[in-house]
Amino acid sequence: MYHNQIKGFPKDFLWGASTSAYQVEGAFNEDGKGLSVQDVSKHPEGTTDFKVTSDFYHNYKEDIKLFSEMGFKAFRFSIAWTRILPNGIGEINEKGIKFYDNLIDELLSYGIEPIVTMYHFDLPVEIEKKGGWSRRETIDDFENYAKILFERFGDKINYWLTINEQNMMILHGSVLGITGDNGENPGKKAYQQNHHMLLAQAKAMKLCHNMCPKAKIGPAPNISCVYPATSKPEDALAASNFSSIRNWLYLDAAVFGRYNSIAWSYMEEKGCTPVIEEGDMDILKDAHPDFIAFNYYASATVAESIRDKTNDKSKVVVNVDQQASFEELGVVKGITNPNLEKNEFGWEIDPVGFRNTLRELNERYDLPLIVTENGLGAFDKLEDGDIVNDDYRIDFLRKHIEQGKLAINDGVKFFGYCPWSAIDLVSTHEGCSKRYGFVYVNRDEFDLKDLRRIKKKSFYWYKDVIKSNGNQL
Ligand code: BGP
Repeated sequence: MYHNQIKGFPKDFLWGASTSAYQVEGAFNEDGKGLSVQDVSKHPEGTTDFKVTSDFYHNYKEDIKLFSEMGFKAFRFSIAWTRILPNGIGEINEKGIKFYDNLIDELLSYGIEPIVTMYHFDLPVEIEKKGGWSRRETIDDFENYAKILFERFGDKINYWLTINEQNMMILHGSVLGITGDNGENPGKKAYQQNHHMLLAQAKAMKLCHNMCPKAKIGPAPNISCVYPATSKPEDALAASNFSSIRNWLYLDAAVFGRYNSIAWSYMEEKGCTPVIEEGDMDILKDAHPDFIAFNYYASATVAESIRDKTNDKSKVVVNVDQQASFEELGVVKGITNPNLEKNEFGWEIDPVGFRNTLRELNERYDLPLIVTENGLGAFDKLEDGDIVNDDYRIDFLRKHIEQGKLAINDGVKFFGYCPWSAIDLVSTHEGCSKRYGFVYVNRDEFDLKDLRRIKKKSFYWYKDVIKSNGNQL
């Protein structure tokens, strides 16, 4: 829809950027921190591990100073469960508490709003050993951890995010080194884990409202609008299947406290509905997010997948690939969208899809929306004189912000934008040469060099964007 007059971003719009603990902090075994599943996960050959990363743990003051120079109004980061509770439960590690206390105070001293993710892919190893999210007790362990966070940081935090990309953990579990399992019916295990995470999230949201009445809390899934490959009705059905399985299953449970009916019938068909105990649905119904945070990287395009008697052996696909190379017989088939360009890693680029996604979320849930990840991974080049000309990143972000602005005209209650990532960090599974930050960290895959911080061209650009409240793009 064309708009004659652009309303622009609200005055108090939360401009900022994001990171996650295990991808940026390093210091994986310092000051009493326990191991998380990320600290011990296997990494593809030729990519680095998460032991030092960008060493934010020791450099947070310098880094936050840079964030303030860019004019950040908000900074979205995650707390490592294993810094607070090295074994996931039990004794509190006061040094871990101190680190996040200092970090939060540092942000507040610059007037930067801390937006805290409680759990970003880094389940404590000690909990994983006992069965991780497959066991019901992990729900209580998470609630106990949440209670500590609200007790210790509740007076300073206005925005909490429960679980980062729960949907990606379920759909990409093995890639992320978390919930994946290539057993006979991987879907059965994954959707049981999903049910437990949904309950843990609901309990945390309720607890937050009881313990920190002024704070706001919401889920943080990865959401993409889904296009049918053609106007063929069967393709449209496939798009609806995929939207439900990828997006709405998670948000319908978080917002409405019920299972999405299409996703449920899919799980029934695959024999992987979760065991729901008495009272579970009441717990889901009783929790209400104040907003939805979501990560957006690309849209998805899908076509009909035909299942007939000759290819009847269909399994649940728990490794759905954002880059289109997946098929689940009789449900959906990923298609490359011929209208979109791709980045160096094969991820499609779709700024208009960003507006579509914002609109769809608004229509469906009618809640305020904040974007907690969006960005371009690239092989940046450090040139002589400490220069990084990342015009491609500026182009990517500009186009997305433009579309976000139009979504505000469309009526979307869009209140914050925190792209990925504030500073270079280690990618989930593609090493540290895949960079996203506004600030370059001088290190290679295996050579830590001097970890020097260097402002990229996008740093200066984003500073102007924030200063002009999104008017100067
Ligand atoms: C999201 C994760 C982030 C981040 C980002 C980029 O799914 O929440 O942790 O890593 O994707 O992905 P990648 O690092 O694979 O390029």
